[in-house]
Amino acid sequence: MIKTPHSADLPLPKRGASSPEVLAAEIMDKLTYSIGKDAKVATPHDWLTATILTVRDRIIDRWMESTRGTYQENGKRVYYLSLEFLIGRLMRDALSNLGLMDDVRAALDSLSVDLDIIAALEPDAALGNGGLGRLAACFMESMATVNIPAYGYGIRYVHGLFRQQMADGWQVELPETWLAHGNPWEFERRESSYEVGFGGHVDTLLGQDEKLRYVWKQSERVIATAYDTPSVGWRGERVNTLRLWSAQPIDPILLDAFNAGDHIGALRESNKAESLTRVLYPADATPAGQELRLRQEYFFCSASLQDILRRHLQQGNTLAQLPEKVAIQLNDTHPAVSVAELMRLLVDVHGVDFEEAWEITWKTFSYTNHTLLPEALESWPVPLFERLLPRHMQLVYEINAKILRDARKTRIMSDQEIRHISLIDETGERRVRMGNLAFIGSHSINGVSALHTELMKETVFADLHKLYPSRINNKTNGITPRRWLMQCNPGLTGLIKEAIGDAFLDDASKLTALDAFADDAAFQQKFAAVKRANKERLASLVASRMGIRLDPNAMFDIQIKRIHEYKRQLLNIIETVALFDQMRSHPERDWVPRVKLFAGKAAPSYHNAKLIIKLANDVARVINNDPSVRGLLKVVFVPNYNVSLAEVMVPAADLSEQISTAGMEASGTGNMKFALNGALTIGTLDGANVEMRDHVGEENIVIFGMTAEEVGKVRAQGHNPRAAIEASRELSQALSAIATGVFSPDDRDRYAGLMDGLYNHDWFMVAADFDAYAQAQRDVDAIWTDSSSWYSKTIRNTARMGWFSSDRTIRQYNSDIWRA
Ligand code: B1N
Repeated sequence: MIKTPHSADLPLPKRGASSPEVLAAEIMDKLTYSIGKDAKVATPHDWLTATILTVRDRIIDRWMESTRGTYQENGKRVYYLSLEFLIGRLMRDALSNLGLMDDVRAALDSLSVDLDIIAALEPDAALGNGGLGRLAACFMESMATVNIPAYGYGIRYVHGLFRQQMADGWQVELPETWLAHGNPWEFERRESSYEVGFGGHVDTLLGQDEKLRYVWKQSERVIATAYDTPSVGWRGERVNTLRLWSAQPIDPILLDAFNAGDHIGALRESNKAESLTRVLYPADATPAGQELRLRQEYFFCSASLQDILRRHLQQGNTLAQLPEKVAIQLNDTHPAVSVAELMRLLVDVHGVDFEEAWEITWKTFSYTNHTLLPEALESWPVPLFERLLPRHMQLVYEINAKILRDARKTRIMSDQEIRHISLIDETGERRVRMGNLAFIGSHSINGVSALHTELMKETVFADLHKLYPSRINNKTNGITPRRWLMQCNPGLTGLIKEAIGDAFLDDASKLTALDAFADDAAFQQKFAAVKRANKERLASLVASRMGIRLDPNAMFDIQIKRIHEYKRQLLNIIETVALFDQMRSHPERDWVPRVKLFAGKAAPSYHNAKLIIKLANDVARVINNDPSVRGLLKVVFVPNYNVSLAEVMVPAADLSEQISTAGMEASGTGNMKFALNGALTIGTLDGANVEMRDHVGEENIVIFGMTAEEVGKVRAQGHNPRAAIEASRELSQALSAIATGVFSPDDRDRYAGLMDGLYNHDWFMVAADFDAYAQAQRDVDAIWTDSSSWYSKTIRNTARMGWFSSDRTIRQYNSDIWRA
């Protein structure tokens, strides 16, 4: 037998103190011995890899310390299960959090390598669609920062979110290949592999104890292999693990088939397994209701739960202790099948009684809801669920029977209410309701902003809330100030330090000290100079990528986010068209020069969203080529929005567009990034905008439009958008220009259908809110014209946004839900 020393017996090795000289030597060492290149022939990519490997060594030192510490304490661990982690580039994050930025820059300088040039080569890990995935990434960083022993669990997609190209103004999707040059951040863990099965049937066995045992005979199996990426907290205090699963076949090649000449058939199993983790579903706030998606969901949940239970038992804990030692947070319903999977593992594999297993299960899980959009609530057809996961289907029925029985016993629930809380939707084709499964299987259910949480109680979960009145709670989203202030905006960070010292680096709420400088003319000038430099940086990006010149003296008015009708990019575009008309009709007025910037991806199958992108580009072409508004108005749709582009656009914004139909944006997080970086917000009372107004003060944000309550009322009454349109001259002129092909002379009817939707139902209240929005934009112009008022407000935004740090959010999750 080979003797393996106990893990805690050996002292950890450690890299020495960092200095530019030491780091330069290590980078050379990595280039030579890990990459096998002579500096003479090294490509910029080789230098990037060598630099990452050097930084990585220092992360590993702390990673091992954190892991050993967690093991020794055997305290409670937090597991964040998410189908998306939109982490973006990692090198700057690591350098900045470890305090190595200046030394590594100097080290590279001494080797004649430019840090900024190689940093820009790092691929943007786009393992997510939008806000939900980016929130998971901010949470990983904050959990490490506030020293919570946490693991993220997800999927290692080979292809992240598609690359967006424009072809004649239309979105075209191209595959994204973030792993093409390898990934120096990840560690493959062959030893952490689990089997995950699908299909087949369930057998019943009578055990020696006379109890029935259920044995799931799976018809397909794949291997889940772990890939670990370290997640570094601020000042490197703690390093946690992001564990992503990759699917591998059990038999990489069917040799018999191959030898019999069936070379393609020999690889069929292998292809099928690998296709499981090949691509991220590009749907955001819409369900990706295909079988492969349910397979992805189950695959990563099963592997994660097996891993969690293995670690729990290896520490000498009992299964009854699970809720005491383990908190599992479900990021939306995508991992909700975990509830049934944990029940299966407890009951079938570990022989726990159903009742006890259920107690363990709901005390272990908690669930975050991220959307109320009815079309986004996941549900699976019963026949599909049963075919893929026959044992889980049985467990879902058994859980359902128990819950409905208990609900009836309370005598407070009507028959209709009972039907609503059922795990099975019986209206039409029978479906398994994943939201109800996640709710019933959790002790805490949270929304992501105060308004959203209240609406959850009144709408989707009204009946479950009646039955379990203490389970729903709010955790308003946050963003990590490391990435979304310090890294993306070093100019502003430096200026704040100069003014108030550096306490805000460790505690974002200390930014409030900046309030004292809001009316200081000298400070305002410096603040304006930083903004200007950031605008110049964006202008040069736009010039080099698109060949369009932007004037940094103009107001940069930015709307960047997924393209969705409820987010109302259309409202912004229509108002732009109306403004264009006004500028041409009244050249004598003092117009505020504006650059309207848009960016964002549309789900490939979302027809109207793609049409809105085309409209933005059509409008841009006409406006940008009209000499009568030259220097006054420019419209740009920047292609391929991703985290790295956001890091350049957010600090450059003067005005942040957060204009969703009230009641529809669960929270928003882009809204927070802009305000923190000194933009004024124009927005509706939706999602976290409501709380932003409370924090920054209503005089420092421009709010317009209907409230969620009003939207609800108008929808219930049925509103008449045609009348609203006809009552507004500006709106009706803008709409008829678009509808009759002024912006699409090559295809005059292109937007007729889109405009018809506004006239006939206007579900998103574009027409209903138009006048209020246009007026709010003129109010913004008035503030801009008084530049000291503008900077006074925007400085106050930066000063008062500290509360929206994801450190605050994570502390609330921990004190109210996880208790780690
Ligand atoms: O989650 C964000 C919120 O800030 C946004 O308001 C919200 O729209 C977003 C299905 C979703 N909700 N639902 C999704 C994503 C992918 C998918 O397949 C739904 N994303 C949100 C963070 O709380």
